[in-house]
Amino acid sequence: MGTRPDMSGSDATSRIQDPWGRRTPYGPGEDWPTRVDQHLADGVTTETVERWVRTASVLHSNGDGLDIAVADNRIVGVRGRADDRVNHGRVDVKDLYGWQASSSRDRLTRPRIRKNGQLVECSWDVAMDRIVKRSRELLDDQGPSAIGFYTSGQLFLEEYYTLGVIAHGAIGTNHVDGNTRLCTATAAEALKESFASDGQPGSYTDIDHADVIALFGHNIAETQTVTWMRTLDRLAGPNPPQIVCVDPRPTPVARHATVHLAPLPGTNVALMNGLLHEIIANGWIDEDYIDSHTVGFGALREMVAEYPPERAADICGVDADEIRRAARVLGTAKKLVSTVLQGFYQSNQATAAAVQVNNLHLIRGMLGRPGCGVLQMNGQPTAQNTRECGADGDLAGFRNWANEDHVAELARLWNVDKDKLSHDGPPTHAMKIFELAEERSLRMLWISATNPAVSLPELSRIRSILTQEGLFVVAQDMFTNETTELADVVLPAAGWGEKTGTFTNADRTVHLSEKAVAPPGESRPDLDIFLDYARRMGFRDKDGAPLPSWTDAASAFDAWRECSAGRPCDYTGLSYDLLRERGGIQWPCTDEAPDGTERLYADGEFYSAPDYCESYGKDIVTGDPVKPDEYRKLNPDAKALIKAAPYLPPGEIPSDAYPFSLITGRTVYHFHTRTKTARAPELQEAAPDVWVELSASDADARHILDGDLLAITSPRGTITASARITGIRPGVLFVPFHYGYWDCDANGHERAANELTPTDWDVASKQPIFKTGIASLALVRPGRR
Ligand SMILES: Nc1nc2c(c(=O)[nH]1)N[C@H]1C(S)=C(S)[C@@H](COP(=O)(O)OP(=O)(O)OC[C@H]3O[C@@H](n4cnc5c(=O)[nH]c(N)nc54)[C@H](O)[C@@H]3O)O[C@H]1N2
Ligand SMILES: Nc1nc2c(c(=O)[nH]1)N[C@H]1C(S)=C(S)[C@@H](COP(=O)(O)OP(=O)(O)OC[C@H]3O[C@@H](n4cnc5c(=O)[nH]c(N)nc54)[C@H](O)[C@@H]3O)O[C@H]1N2
Ligand SMILES: [Mo]
Repeated sequence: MGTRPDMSGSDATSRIQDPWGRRTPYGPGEDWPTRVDQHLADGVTTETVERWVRTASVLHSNGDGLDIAVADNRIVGVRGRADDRVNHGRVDVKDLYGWQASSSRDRLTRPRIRKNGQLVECSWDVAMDRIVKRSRELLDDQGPSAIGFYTSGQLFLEEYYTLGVIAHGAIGTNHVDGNTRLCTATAAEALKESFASDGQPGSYTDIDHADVIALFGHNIAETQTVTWMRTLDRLAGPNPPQIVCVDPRPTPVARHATVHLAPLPGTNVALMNGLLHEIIANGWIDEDYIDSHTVGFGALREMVAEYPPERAADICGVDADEIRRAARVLGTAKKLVSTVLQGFYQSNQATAAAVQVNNLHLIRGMLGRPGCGVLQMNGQPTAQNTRECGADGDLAGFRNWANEDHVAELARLWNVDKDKLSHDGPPTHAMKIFELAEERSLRMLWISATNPAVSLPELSRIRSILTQEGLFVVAQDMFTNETTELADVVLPAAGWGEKTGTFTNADRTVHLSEKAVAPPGESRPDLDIFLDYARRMGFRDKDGAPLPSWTDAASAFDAWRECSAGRPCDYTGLSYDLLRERGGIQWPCTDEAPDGTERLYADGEFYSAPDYCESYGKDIVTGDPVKPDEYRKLNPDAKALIKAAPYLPPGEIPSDAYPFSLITGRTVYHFHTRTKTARAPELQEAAPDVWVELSASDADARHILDGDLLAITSPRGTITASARITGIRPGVLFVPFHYGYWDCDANGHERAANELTPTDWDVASKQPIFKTGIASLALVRPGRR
């Protein structure tokens, strides 16, 4: 493997214009060739880099192995790791430039507290004492239910586990969730519905073998660019795979697709039912696999019998023959890889739609073999860990909150009273946590590494909750942002490259990320902040020992290994040393599987035994939980579960007042609310301000030209954005959600997509529906013509 950096990857203008870089074609079953990308600060060369420090990417969930370049105790660049199983040296365009944010001069470097309405700098003692005092008052006055934690998919495993133990074990509140609720709650739920446990079945290496790759509501070309490079390299090689793309927009994925289905937003279940109808009607199914390894096929067959392609086509606004063509490609694939992301997870009937993709693989027997895998994708770099560690509305180690033995096991591990672990219902989901704050029963909210004042739906409501009297808000971040501005206490956090920890990507690959430089000013790793809080609160276990018992990242990792033992996400075979020696390793990694596990469910065995499973599942139409004894009857032999659902129309449907369907999402150049990417000049220049995509026919009908400034209005609010006329399907508007207000110029306008989105969520996963709204359009002023 050549480790010489590929200069095409380090040339700023070329990678902004072509985010995917040079092709390295390969054929089915071959090894994906290496291509090492690197970008260093001006004036820095490979010779002047003092050291390279091991890490992985944190601006998406792909988990690309990277080295951070350090000189003069500053981060001065990044290079892809040639030997990493995920990226074989490649680096995403955001990662090539995004590291510059770390040394930006406007980092938060001291804590702040609100005094007479203003945030003023203070010492750590003053800030932490204020938090401890308020926590004690609330615990005395109301008890644990007054306190909630809203965390992230961007901290490290060690940090989530610590937070989970503090919240569930030491305080005993059930109000703990992450922004993973906005991100991968549906991925987790779809896996729990089909396999009774979270855990990604597939592996990225399945791309190397597949003859069909299907992307369901996933603009992978812009959101997991390195895995798209892998796909492009297959497309450029011998015997390329066919691509099926399901997305209302003409994304770069759609441009490479054999079949592009562009359904009306919110109609995914109808489309999936139409596809499954055709596949079953043509007998493209594996009856042996269905008989031996699944329950529930009969109900699916009956359900989809009602969705012949014509009916599905009618609901989705696509051509029936195109549905047939896509069904043939999927149904006759010999090795099928499917990925699913926000076009399903944040749309109408999210869980029901994502489950149908699992069904496609189950009825075709396409799981657990090279080239046959489902990737219910993650989005954020560490979202998987929020889920594993129980910082997101699950219990640590994929334990089942509805199984008394699992709860008792956790209590034993943490040496606390079982009654302390509040588990009358599932841990409270994020949207509910904000509702409890609105109703004033939740009175302290500790927000870490997320910016809800831009990323949650219906922002006017979120702002009013965060500023309402009686809610004490702590915000812990690297930068000031729209949320820290509203907080009572702001804690300055160290970020990636400034602390050590592990994290796990979308295909279960665990990476170690090591501290490369000291954090700026008085900012501290999130782990230290959480542990400091625990010590100041005097949290103790049953024997009076400090809780949590650990003191740093390495000891937190050891505690987590113990917690994960015997569970699906078993880390017992992993150590920092092993991760240093080998790079990324996929869990489960145990004595029996010391090299990790490439694919789950290879032998058609699932984690779904009633006594073992993480979840008994839900009714995917109503969201009602399945009772333990019902589950035991339904699935006594630990098989996979096939679940069917009828199409139900979205909550909001375009009308005369709001004639458009509104969807929101991403561009390749920015990460979320841009606290990092807007501080990288190359990325910020590539996409400096918000826009709205609309079709040529909709633009013509309203005499709108490219670049005109438009007002977009929904029942929640109005934003202005410049027009971008694209091949998006008529009747649909797309607005990127990246643009909040912190860096708006003086005459800054209302521009955050979430001013428009509704307070609504999926019945099963509780993930907010950011992708099935309604809107109207008006010309504000013509652009430069
Ligand atoms: N560049 C970049 N990459 C990122 C991120 C980022 O902010 N920027 N964020 C990371 C994170 S946290 C996440 S979760 C992922 C998200 O990654 P993706 O899910 O790929 O990104 P989105 O743009 O949110 O949505 C994907 C597509 O869904 C389509 N869509 C909208 N509504 C519907 C619908 O009803 N049906 C169907 N079939 N499709 C629909 C949109 O047109 C859009 O192209 O990206 C990760 N990677
Ligand atoms: N309309 C619409 N809304 C959406 C979406 C959509 O597609 N459409 N997508 C949703 C999805 S999938 C997601 S994931 C969310 C993302 O939404 P957010 O999580 O709100 O977005 P980020 O900008 O990533 O916010 C992360 C914050 O953590 C800080 N941070 C980074 N690293 C660290 C660290 O190590 N420690 C600490 N303490 N802070 C750190 C960053 O500075 C930043 O302020 O948005 C959701 N909202
Ligand atoms: Mo996400």
